[in-house]
Amino acid sequence: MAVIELLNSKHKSKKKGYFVLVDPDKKTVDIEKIVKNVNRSFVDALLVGGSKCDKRGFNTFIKKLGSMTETPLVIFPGSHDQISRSADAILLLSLLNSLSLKHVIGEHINGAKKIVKSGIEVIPTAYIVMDRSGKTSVSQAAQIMKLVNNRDVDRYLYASAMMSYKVVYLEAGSGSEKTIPESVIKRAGDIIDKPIIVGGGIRDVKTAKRILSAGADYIVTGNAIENDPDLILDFGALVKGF
Ligand code: 1GP
Repeated sequence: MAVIELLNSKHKSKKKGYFVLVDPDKKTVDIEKIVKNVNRSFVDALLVGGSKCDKRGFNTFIKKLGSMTETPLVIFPGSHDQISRSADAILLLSLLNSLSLKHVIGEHINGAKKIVKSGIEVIPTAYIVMDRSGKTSVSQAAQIMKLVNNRDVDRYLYASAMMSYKVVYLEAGSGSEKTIPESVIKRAGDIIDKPIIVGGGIRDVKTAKRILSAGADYIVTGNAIENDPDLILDFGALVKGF
């Protein structure tokens, strides 16, 4: 099944989903344990991406993951170097509230030919970053325009609903102290009839439950499961029983 079909089917049937994010740059993380728990839990896909990883290192990492799991591997690209034909799909992220053209369209142009030649499934993704601290790496690298109030956010949500993106990813930033506010997730659910992915700062099941109850179709966890891979089992059980 194409990854977008999976995303759409859960969205339409109001089921919840779970993505585990792994970063090839983080060499001290216990990747074997993470993948072992992914295989035992209810994880819809492994998102793979990081801010620095080069072409060769990325491809090697994806191949290694592919040898360890049947779970779909979806590229969450940190740059146009992070493309591999061994992945199942790529979230082609357009960072809508960035002042840096590179993050809205530039990386896409640089990677386009390679993506087409790779034959992997492409999922155009409206990527909206709401990092209220402004301290996470995405905020600092991508010149984020701060979304201060609901009226600001609404403009981006309506644009995401209208344009040809297949999914919408509401991002608080990796390791963020605060998650995306529930009020924003609710607004997104009212305005957009597409799968909504929410990530950044989700550290425990209680928070994940609030985010899913507010209307997220999918949650993403990265830092939390790097620190404690057993949390994958808890997040998976939450999503399965929702
Ligand atoms: C980052 O949304 C993801 O892009 C996950 O964030 O590492 O804080 O879970 P965390």
